[in-house]
Amino acid sequence: MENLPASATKIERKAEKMKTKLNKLSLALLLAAGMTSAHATYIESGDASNFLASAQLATDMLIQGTIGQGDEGDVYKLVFGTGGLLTINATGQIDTNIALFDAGFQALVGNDDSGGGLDSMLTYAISAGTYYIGIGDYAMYAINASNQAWFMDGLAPAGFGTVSHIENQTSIDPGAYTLTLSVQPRSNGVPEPATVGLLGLGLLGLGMMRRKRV
Ligand SMILES: [Ca+2]
Ligand SMILES: [Ca+2]
Ligand SMILES: [Ca+2]
Repeated sequence: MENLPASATKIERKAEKMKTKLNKLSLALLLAAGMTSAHATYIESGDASNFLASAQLATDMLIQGTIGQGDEGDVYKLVFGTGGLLTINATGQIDTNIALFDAGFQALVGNDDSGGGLDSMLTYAISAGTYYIGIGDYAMYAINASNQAWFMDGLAPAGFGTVSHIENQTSIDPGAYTLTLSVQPRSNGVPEPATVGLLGLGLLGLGMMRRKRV
């Protein structure tokens, strides 16, 4: 190596720099992959409000919470980066009853029981942006501005209007619950989920590299 001309040393140094960059990048990718597979969970902070306007912002696709004594329901605000087919699965010790609302507080769809049990499941095509998810112990109702009640099951009636809150109109049996969300990009010309994931990881890796270098 000591016989190499000065220019070669420069190239070597450049190569060394690039290797370091690549190492940093692969470390960033590994970290990103690790974070993704760790399934970060959002845990209900205290008792989430049952009013949409004061919903708790959930920052992960897995949400864990509790319906306590006299808990009329919990509403979470979600901000989705991409649109697609949203699936919400609700499981837990309670007789889960869920509903989805849009950014303008319009009721979209709900579900009480799915698959022969007491757990809830619903799917709905969403765009990127803000949505609200309400959950409680059966029987859950969404209440609109005119104080009309919609039982959170099936498609919401057209023209139901702005929902202020959700509430339980029978008896509340307390218990823990888990909400599992996923968004499947639509397949007509849209990249496969794996591709989107890898691209996302790459961008995240670059973002992390950039931050590291500052
Ligand atoms: Ca709660
Ligand atoms: Ca609550
Ligand atoms: Ca149920």
